[in-house]
Amino acid sequence: MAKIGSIEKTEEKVESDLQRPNLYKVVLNNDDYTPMDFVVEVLQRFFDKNEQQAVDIMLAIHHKGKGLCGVYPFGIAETKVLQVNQFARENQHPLLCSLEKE
Ligand code: NFA
Repeated sequence: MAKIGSIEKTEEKVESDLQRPNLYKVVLNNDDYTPMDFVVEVLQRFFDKNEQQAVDIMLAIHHKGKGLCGVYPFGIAETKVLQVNQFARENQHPLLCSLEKE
C-alpha cells in the first residue's frame, strides 16, 4: 500500500493514476432562452470549435437536452465551467455549463 497525502492506495491504483489523468466531460445544457448564436459563440471561444462544429453541437444540445463540448483533466474542465457560466451571466443568459466524470 502506497500512502499519498493521508489517502492509502494500492500500487495498481497509483500506476493507473499516473498513466491516465482523471478526465471529465464538459457539457452544455439546453434551456429555452439563451440565443442559438450565443451558444455557437461560446463553443468557438471556449472549446476551440469551428463554426460548422459549433452549429452542429448547439443543435444537438437544442434537440437532445445536453451536449458534449470537450473532455479535459479536472483542473482545466473546472476552469472552463467557471469561465463559461461567468460569460453567460455577464451577458444575462441562463446557459448552464457543467462537469460529468468520464
Ligand atoms: N434552446 C435555445 C433556443 O431555442 C438554444 C440553446 C441551444 C440554448 C443550446 C442552450 C443550449 N433559443
